Amino acid sequence: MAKQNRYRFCFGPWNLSEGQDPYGPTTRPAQTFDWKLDQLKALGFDAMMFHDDDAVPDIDGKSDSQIRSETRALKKRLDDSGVAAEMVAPRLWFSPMTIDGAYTSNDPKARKYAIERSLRTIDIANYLGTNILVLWLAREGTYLRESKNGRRSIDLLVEAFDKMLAYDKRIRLAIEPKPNEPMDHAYLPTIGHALAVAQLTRDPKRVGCLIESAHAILAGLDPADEIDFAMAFNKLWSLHLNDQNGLKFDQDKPFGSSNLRVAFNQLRALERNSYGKNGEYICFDVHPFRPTKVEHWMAHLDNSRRTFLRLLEKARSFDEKRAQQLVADRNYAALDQMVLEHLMGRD
Ligand code: GLO
Ligand code: MG
Repeated sequence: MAKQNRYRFCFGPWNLSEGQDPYGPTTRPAQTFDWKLDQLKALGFDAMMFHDDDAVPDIDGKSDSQIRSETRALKKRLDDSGVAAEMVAPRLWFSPMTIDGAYTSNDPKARKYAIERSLRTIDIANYLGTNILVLWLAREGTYLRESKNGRRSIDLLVEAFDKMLAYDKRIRLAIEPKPNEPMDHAYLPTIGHALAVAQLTRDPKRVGCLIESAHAILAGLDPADEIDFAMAFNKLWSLHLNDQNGLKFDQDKPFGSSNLRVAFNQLRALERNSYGKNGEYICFDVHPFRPTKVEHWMAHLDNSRRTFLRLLEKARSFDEKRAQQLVADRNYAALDQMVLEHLMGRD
């Protein structure tokens, strides 16, 4: 029998969010990074994801040597806790410099800032012992299409990626596509776009992707198909599992919360492609519901992992032979019911 995957789990400090939304303030008090690290350990997760300024707060005001010493101190704290750093991502969407975009801004000073900050983020990744740089291209798109030139934007993205690839020969770029929010339309909305643009860079082998379930759903796609597609290229280097109820604002719900069958199919895709065999993690990019009380603050992460593990059992115990017989007989009604009953626990 083929060796079964053992999955490893992670989340980021921002996943212990405080409940603010565009219409109201926080509903839970801010916590320190140490508190978050303790919670991660107590839950038995294996790694943490980082934005550059999660690792080095107020990074823009700091020198290279300050960044080095703060990151080294953080690395020691992580090592002492037995927690790995899964990736680092430049948080390019907060700064006053990137109001009109980062790598694709119309302002050359903003573009320069975005690239320099990304190179510093690569330094942080090296200090923390990861070679994955996640690029969620939050503001690389438009509110109105006439404000930017789409062809030029693709050229600018490739130019920025090339600078990162040239800066460090080991770094790998994992592009996290999302079709909209905060922008009306993003330039790299799907995994197909991310992997196509990878081919235009100076080193396509080091440009891959990260799939977030909710982002695929927002693009009207099935996250399981996105997983199969990326893994056909061996380019799925990280994963943000969560859920999303239809085409509306980004919800970051617990994994499986709205679309259990879609989640089950993501497990099947991960299993058939042996996701994790090169050390990749399962990350939950989920947020607590706004009304969540402080004492239930970690539940969305614990629950996402519980659902993942239950669905893993379901994926492994699915009667593939019977399913294949139904496929051969083109009896999709029976196949459909078989899946539902399997998920409901009738067999
Ligand atoms: C937002 C994204 C965001 C990124 C994170 C890592 O929609 O999913 O949470 O994953 O900032 O770059
Ligand atoms: Mg994400």
